[in-house]
Amino acid sequence: MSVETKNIRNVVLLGHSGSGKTTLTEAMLFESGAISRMGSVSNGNTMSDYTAIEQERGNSLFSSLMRVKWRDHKINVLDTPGFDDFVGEVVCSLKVADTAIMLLNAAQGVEVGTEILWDYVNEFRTPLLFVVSQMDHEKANFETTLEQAVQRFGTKVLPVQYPLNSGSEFNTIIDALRMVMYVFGPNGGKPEKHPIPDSEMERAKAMHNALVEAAAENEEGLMEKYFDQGTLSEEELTQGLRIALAHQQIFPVFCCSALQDKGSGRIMGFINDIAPSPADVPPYKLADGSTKSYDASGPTSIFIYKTISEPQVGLVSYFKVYSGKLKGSDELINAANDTHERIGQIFESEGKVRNAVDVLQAGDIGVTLKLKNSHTNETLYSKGAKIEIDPIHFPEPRIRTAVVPPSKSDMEKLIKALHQIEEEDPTLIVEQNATLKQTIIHGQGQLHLDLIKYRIEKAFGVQMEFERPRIPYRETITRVANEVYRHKKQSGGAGQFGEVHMRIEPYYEGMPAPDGLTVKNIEVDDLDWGGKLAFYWCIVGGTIDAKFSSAIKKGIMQKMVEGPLTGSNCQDIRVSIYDGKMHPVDSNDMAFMLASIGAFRTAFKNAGPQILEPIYEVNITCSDEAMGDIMGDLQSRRAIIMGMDSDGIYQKIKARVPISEMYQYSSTLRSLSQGKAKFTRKFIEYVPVTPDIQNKLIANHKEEDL
Ligand SMILES: Nc1nc2c(ncn2[C@@H]2O[C@H](COP(=O)(O)OP(=O)(O)O)[C@@H](O)[C@H]2O)c(=O)[nH]1
Ligand SMILES: [Mg+2]
Repeated sequence: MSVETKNIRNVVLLGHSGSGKTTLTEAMLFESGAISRMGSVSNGNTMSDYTAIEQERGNSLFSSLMRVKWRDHKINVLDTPGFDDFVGEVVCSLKVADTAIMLLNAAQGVEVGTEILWDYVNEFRTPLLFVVSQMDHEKANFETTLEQAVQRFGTKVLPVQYPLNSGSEFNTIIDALRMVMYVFGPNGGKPEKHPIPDSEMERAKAMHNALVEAAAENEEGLMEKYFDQGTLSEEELTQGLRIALAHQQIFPVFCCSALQDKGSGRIMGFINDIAPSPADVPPYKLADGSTKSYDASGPTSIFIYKTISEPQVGLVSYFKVYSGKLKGSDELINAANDTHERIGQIFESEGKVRNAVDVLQAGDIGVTLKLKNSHTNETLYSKGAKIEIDPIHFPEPRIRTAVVPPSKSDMEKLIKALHQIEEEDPTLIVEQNATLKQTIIHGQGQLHLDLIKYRIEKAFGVQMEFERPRIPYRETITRVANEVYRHKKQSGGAGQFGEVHMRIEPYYEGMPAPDGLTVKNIEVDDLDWGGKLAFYWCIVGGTIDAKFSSAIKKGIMQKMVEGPLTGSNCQDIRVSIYDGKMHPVDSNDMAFMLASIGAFRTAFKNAGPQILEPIYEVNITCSDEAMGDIMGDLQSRRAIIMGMDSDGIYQKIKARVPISEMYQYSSTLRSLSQGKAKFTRKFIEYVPVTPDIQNKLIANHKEEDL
């Protein structure tokens, strides 16, 4: 169906893993009549967890898109995985959603996952409502959960509902927006409506007034009316709440038991009546920093937020229409690579089922197949009206591992398969590191890497094993050293002769000219791996012909790539060639290159060589109870604690940790905290290792070389 922008709702479900997102999605689909009975996560027959591996594991691993019809509206529901490892799936869904539903497990309250997701919601400024879920759970506690949410997320968190009972008896909800009491039968579904009992009237009225005030506050006209009349009409209230919600001025709170389908219909009703359509949300950002509103009348543009490849189908691209109307067979241009892309058939998605449609209007979300040159995070636009949507900024990788096929001959196949998954999954980075002589993959956590292994083996038929990744150390020097090296070989026919006098010094920006030397030429190169090589040609009187300078530099570069201590990349070194000798017959490029290598190697060892190691900033969010163990563990990893902060009900730790100590940290953290901790990390800088570590690294390298 072609639905107008104002009648579209794009809703993403967020929450810690196990909070009940997939079950609520199922209940919402059931309530809308899209399915005739609810599947369950335990039976592996829900609409959104439809892949084999999700059913096998009983968890969502991918985001899924389900189109729901609700009265005259179309609601696109995006279910997301709760595990932090699949945050990429969350981020791309958040990008295209106009409202988020954050589930708070009534038996758990605000969880670490909630914290992390809240930060993303704020980054996207997505309108958000809370649903306190699993009210039928024996440990369900609405009041505590609500209190934690207010404490953590502020006073804009306003309850719309509260339950009158919980646990196995749960069947009654007071709704302070509609001012009615819902009583559910044992099978849930449509509740009976009752007047609010006198005993609850005071609380319900206070809640109602808080909602009316929040609605009035953001619109001057409404505020005046509210002051004049002391109340608002239903229409004014709806309008005011929609604006307040759209601008994150209010975070309404609902409650439900999705499993028993109690309360899910009301949440759908609220989304239908009050959640903003794409036409109601603040303008979206373009890549050039400007903004634009959803408009179905202009030229067409779509943004691909997710790509997967399906067996027998090939590439499946999920997109949102940002402007105009998209028709199957439209020809668009890809803003990233300027290629033309003919769109084939377009579809709405109901989990694994796709229904063909003729047109999708601005603000709608759909699917198309077999795009040729277009990937996740790219914009396609109609000719003559170039626009580029601000791309999704995916989180930095958090763990790394080396991978190998059990049989060497499969290496090429493995790398090809990895690159194919990398194209679909922007949170996977595949690095073929020549210096480390390893293929290293970077991802979001052990589960993420395990899933990649599973897909490689299942879909590509290549086996893959994990191996400890080597550390990209660097080598540099700390003081000046001079070296004279003569390469000379006389074996029968033509000989080889070259002599190089070399000075090496630690390089830094703006350093003075080399003491006592006459500089003839300077080349400063940025090295691929960071840092610099400065090459100074200081030959006077033609002791070495200038034509040999490039061979000499080549020799140095060879040792810069494979450093003299451990074979690691070298950085920040100034080399001055200040004298030498030539032979009229035997001098050639090869001889000077070898002389240069010899001089550099020895000079390096005399110049206070220093191994540097990469340091990362690690940010951990964890529960109070896990704090002690996590700190203790960090200490054993040579971490330096930079700060500790209590943010609401969770603790935050900031530390500097050498990457060599971070191997398999995601699994360690999970077990130290029983899953109640999350972390992010980012590269900060290279710092010198201590002498004992340096000696150990050099000894290890010698051993490997033998
Ligand atoms: N008692 C109860 N259990 C629920 C409810 N919703 C979900 N669950 C259970 O909680 C577990 C996780 O649910 P799921 O929907 O997969 O959570 P998700 O990870 O957020 O998608 C499953 O075993 C569900 O059966 C609920 O409303 N009540
Ligand atoms: Mg799920």
